[in-house]
Amino acid sequence: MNTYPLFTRREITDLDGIWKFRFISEEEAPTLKDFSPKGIVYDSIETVPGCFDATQQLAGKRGIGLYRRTFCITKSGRHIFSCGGFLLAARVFIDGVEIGFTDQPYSKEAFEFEADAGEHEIIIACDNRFSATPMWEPFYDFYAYGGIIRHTDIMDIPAGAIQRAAVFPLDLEGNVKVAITFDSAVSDGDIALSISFDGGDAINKTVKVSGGKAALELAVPNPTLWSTDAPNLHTIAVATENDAIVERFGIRTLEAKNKEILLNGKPVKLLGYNRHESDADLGPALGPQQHLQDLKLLKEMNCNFIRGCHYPQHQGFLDLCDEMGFLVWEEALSWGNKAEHLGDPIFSTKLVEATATMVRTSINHPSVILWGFLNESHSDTPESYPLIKKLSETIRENDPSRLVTFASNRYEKDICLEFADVLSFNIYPGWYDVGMDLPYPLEPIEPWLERLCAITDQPKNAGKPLIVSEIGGAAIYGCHDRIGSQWTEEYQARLLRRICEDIVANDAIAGLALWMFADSRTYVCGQMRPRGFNNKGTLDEYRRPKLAFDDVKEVFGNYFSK
Ligand code: ADA
Repeated sequence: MNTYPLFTRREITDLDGIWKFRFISEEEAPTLKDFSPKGIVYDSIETVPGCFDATQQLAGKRGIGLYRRTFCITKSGRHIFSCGGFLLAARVFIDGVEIGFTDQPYSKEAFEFEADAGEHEIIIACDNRFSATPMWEPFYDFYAYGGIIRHTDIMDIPAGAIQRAAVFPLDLEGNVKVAITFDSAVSDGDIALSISFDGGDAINKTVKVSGGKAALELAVPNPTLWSTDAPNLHTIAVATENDAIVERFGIRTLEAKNKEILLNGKPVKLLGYNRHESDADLGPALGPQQHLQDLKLLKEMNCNFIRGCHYPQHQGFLDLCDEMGFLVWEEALSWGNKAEHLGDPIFSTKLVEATATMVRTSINHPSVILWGFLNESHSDTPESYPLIKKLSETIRENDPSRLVTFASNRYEKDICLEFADVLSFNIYPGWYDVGMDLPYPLEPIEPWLERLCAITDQPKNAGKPLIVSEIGGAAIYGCHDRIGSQWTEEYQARLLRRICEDIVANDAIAGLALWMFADSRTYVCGQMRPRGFNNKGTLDEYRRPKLAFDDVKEVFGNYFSK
C-alpha cells in the first residue's frame, strides 16, 4: 500500500530526527531475515533521514545499521508507517514485532500495524550488503549506501480511509478523471464523498466502490494549465465521513507524435541533464534546500528537463519540479542488467513491483512526463523482451496519461523498442572513443546522431520521438591545460558545447539529457573513475561550476530565446 496525499486529517507522527544507532559489521551480522533486534545495546546516534555509511566513521563499511526510537500516538487501532526510501534493504519492528520488510532500494514503503494509544518503540534494521537485495549489483555505477534516506512518519487509519486521489487530466478545458483508492477495509458499495477544488465550494458525489477503487469525471472550476513557463497547480480535497485528503496536481496533456513530444498540444524540446540525488559528503539523503539549489542551478543553465537517474525520486524534489516547471523522466532502479537478471523471475517480479510503486507514488506530479526502467539493460537478448513488455504494460495500466521510455545502448540490435513511446539512447562520442590525437576530434558526434535518427526512421519506429538520454565527458574540477586533454575542464566544455549545438540544431531530436549534472560518488573502477566519483558533472560534487556551465547555459539560452 502506498499513500502520499499532500494533506490528511489523520494524526501524523513525524519520526524524522535523532535515533539511537548501532552498527553491526558484515563479519558479525547474520542475514537480515535472520536478524533479531532483541537485546541490542545502542552505542551511538544517527539522524533520519541519513546514510550511516556516509559518515566518516563508517565510510565504506558494510553490514546492518540498527536504528531505534520511541514515539507516541493518541489513537488506538490500525496505523501505517511510511518511509520515502531505504538503502539497501530494511526490516521494521514495532514493540519487537516485525511489521514489514523491503529489499527495494529507493522505493516508497508503507507498512501497517495495530497499536494502542501510548508510547511505543520502533526499530529499523538497514542492511547495506549487496547480498541484502537482488535489485542491486556491485557494478552499478553509483555508490550503494545504507540507511533511512527519506522522510518517515506514522499515521492512523480511520474507518473509511482514503489512500489516494489520482487526477488524470483529460483535456485542456479542465476535465479530469479522479481515481480514488480506499483503505482495504472499505467494502464494495456506494460511498458518499465531498469533493472540492482549490479550496472552493464542495460538491457531494456518491461513488460505487469496487475492490477498494472508485473513479469519476469532474470539471475543475477556473482551470489554468501547467506548463514549463507557467507551472500552475490545483488542489483537490476528497472527504468521506471519517477521512479527508488533499492532493496537488496540474492540468496538462502529453503526446508523442510525428517525432515530437507535445505538451498541451505544442511541441516541446527537452533540454537538460541526468541528475543523481547525491551530496558531496552525505550521499543520497538530500534535504529540501539541496534539491532546490540544484534546480536553481539547472534553471540558470536554461534547462527544462531532468532525467532522475537511476531510481525513484524524492517526492520533495518532484514537488519542487512541479512548482518550477521542470519536465522529469523518473525511472525504476536498475543499471546495465544482463540476460541472467532479465530472465530471473525474482528480479523481474520485483522490478515490476517497484515500477508500479513508483508510478502510483508520483502519479500526481505534473512535472513527471516520462516513466522509465532498465537503464542500458541487455535489451537485445530474448530474456529482455517479456520483462520490458510487462514493465510497459504495468505502467500503462496504472497511468495511461504519460509516455514510456527506457535508455538503450543496444541501438539497431534492440528488440524491445516497440514497447517505448519515445526512443532513448545513451551514447558517448568524444569520450570513450577518443584516439591519441590532440586536440581530440569532435567529429564522431554527428555520425552518431545520424545513426540514432536512422533507427527512428525505420518503419517500425516511425513517428516516435528520439531522446539522447546520455552523452557527455568528464572533467576534474580545477584541472586545466591549453591543449584540451581528457579530464580537463577545457575539453569537457568544448565537447558539451559541440553536443548541445548539434542537438539543439537538429529538429529530428526531441530531447537531450546531458550526462551529468553534478559529479557523484561511485567506485574507482580501475582508472575509470578518479577520486571514486563519476566526474562527468558540469558541476562538481560541491556544485562548483566547471567551465562547461557557461557553454551549456549559452547554447540552451539561445535556443529558448529564439
Ligand atoms: C552509462 C550509465 C551511467 C554512467 C555512464 C558513464 O551510460 O547509464 O549511469 O555510468 O554510462 O559515466 O559512463
